[in-house]
Amino acid sequence: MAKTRHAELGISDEQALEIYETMLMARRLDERMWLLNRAGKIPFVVSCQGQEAAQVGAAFALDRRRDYILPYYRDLGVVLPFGMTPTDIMLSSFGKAEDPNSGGRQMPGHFGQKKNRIVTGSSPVTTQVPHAVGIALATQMENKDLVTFVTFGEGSSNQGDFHEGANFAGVHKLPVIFMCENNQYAISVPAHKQLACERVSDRAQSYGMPGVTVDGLDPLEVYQVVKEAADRARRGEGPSLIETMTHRFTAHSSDDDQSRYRSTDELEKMQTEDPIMFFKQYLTDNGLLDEAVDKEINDRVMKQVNEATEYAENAPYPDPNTILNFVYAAETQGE
Ligand SMILES: Cc1ncc(C[n+]2csc(CCOP(=O)(O)OP(=O)(O)O)c2C)c(N)n1
Ligand SMILES: [Mg+2]
Repeated sequence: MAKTRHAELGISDEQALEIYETMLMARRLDERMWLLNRAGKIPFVVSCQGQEAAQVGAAFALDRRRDYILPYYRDLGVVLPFGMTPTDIMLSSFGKAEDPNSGGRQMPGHFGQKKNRIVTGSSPVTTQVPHAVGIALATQMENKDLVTFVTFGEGSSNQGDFHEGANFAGVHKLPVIFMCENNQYAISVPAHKQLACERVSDRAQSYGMPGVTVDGLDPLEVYQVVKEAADRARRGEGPSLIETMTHRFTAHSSDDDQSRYRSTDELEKMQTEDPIMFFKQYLTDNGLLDEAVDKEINDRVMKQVNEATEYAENAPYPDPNTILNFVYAAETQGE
């Protein structure tokens, strides 16, 4: 019998199901956040929905015990496999003291968790790219066997930070992977009004690195190219640029209404191209998933989403007396 696609990539049946469960966890957490936002319980949501395959496929191709990641605000599907828990995510959404990202200070989506090598980002888009390149330079100088992985949207790939970072990484052959999650919009601006070249990956050539565009609705395709890029980086052959073609199922954020700038036809067609439905079909066709197993996975995910919501909702807010922590140096410092 011919090998399945995941087996050809060295992914076991259990891992394939784990990829599916992680994609589902990202989706269900995200959906819960929208409900909480609409109920007036959390202030803001910026979604991963439609991009889960690209995110989870990429994360599984990295060394999750060693590599550094610099995710952008939609990357729920990257940070979950790197060890951030559903409870961590909910604590951040509710702005509670125990939020590992910032102790309830940052906007949701600004992921950062030292113990899991998730490097915090700033709100100006693409600032994470030069940070990633700097980390890759440090690991090269220190001869460390680890790869740095950074993501950004296609709109963000027009910022100077992307070009400076990619050029420096190309010149110095740094072990860094640039992954663009091209969801075809930067808030309300469609891709054709953002880029003069056809693909974001076309830009790789200018910076002396391979560039590929892949189907970001298929976690296995993304896994394959990120794995190749990671192997390349570990061999000392330098950076890679990967563009994953995805969908943004929701509006830009909970403060946006995409029906103002996308047609009903476009939105309806997009709903038929759901990465989770596609991967579920793949697993079913290959005998890994049936209704009973799918229900078991869904139930497990929903139990965790419910528990995380309840815990975070009941957790304490930061003490107002700590409001200036991490803003100014402590008085004793520098004395
Ligand atoms: C330097 C900078 N300019 C503008 C903004 C406002 N802004 C936030 S997200 C965004 C769109 C980014 O689009 P893209 O990179 O395609 O990512 P997506 O949200 O589509 O995933 C903009 C313009 C910002 N945060 N930083
Ligand atoms: Mg975009």
